[in-house]
Amino acid sequence: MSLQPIYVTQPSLPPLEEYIPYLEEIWTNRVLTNDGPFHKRLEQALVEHLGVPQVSLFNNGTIALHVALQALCLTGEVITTPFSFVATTHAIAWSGLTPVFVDVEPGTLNIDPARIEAAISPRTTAILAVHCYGTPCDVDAIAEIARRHGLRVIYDAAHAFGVTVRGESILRAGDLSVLSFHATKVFNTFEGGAIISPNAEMKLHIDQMKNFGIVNQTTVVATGTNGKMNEVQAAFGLLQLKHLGPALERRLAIDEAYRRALADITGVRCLEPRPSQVSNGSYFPVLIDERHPYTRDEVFSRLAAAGINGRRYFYPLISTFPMYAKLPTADAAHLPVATRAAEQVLCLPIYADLPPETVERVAAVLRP
Ligand code: T4K
Repeated sequence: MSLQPIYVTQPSLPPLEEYIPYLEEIWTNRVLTNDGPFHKRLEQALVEHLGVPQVSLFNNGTIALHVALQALCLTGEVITTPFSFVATTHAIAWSGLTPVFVDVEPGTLNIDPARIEAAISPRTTAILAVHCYGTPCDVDAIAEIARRHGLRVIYDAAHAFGVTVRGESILRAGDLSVLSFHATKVFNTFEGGAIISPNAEMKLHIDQMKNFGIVNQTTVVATGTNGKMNEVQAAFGLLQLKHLGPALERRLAIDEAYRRALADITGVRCLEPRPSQVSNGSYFPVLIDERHPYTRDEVFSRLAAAGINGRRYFYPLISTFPMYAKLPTADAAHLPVATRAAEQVLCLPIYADLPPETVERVAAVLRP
């Protein structure tokens, strides 16, 4: 019997018939985009669901990152992590800014606050940190550094939908946080994203920026772009949100099952959440070190041979890509922790509809 291939992630989709009333309403309204009724409803629903002050929806997380960087009028250099999806650094470069790479902490694989100050120059204006795999950055330490040096802080929170620490949304940290609602994310609108901002004034500015900088029919105040989420995306997001609770529970059950199944395997390390963190089960990364009889790439291939498609997120490091490799801070010797993590990391399949027996199939391949 041939088994269905297993992917690193799969979107959870509500039953097809539940989409129909949403589409009927759009057909009746004939409002397809530009801050329509579903767009307004989803923004309000997310404010409540996430416990954040303001939400601005976007057509994807990448454009939301671009707008976040531009909304804060940054110049010069932006300190960031090389251990992320390439969109993080691309957003800095697309804004005409220079990325400055800082190494990550071994525990969380997030930017290491202890190394940030050494990277600050007179040209530095901001820190763009990533809550990698949904594990929160050390936001207190980063806030303190930013305060001392007058820097802005943006969090790429693409993986951190719904994550809280001590009962508070991690999306409230920093000046702005950016979410992705891509199909591969915990909460998806097929493609989509959002910026979380602290007040109505900043939200208004961001909303203008994502709508060409338009204020009204005769007034344009900023060099904006088209970052608008359309009504189908927003309606599908509202439907997703209704089903999110059980989907999250199933993800977290898989997370727990992996931890139990992998606990006794020498050379395989699971990343730990922060104390008082409520996770979202968005990814399940493991690090495979020298004590394991197989290299990470051998484990990756053995899993693939068993029909299980893990992913080496985030290998290669962003700093090794040709457009960044010549930057002074891209040298591997400057980024030893990230370089080692990129060689060891493997993200295992995790999603709401993952057949539960997959966990044991994966563990069997990892168990020497
Ligand atoms: N910042 C960070 C830290 C990010 O991780 C991302 C995106 C962004 C910013 C940018 O946000 P967006 O602009 O994307 O909103 C995927 C996603 O395309 C990307 O959104 C995501 N991060 C990144 C980590 O992963 P790929 O190239 O690995 O995706 P792909 O197509 O290989 O999909 C992975 C697996 O998911 C497939 O093997 C099967 C499954 N899948 C995928 C899609 C698209 C499905 O089952 N259905 C689907 O529709 O980049």
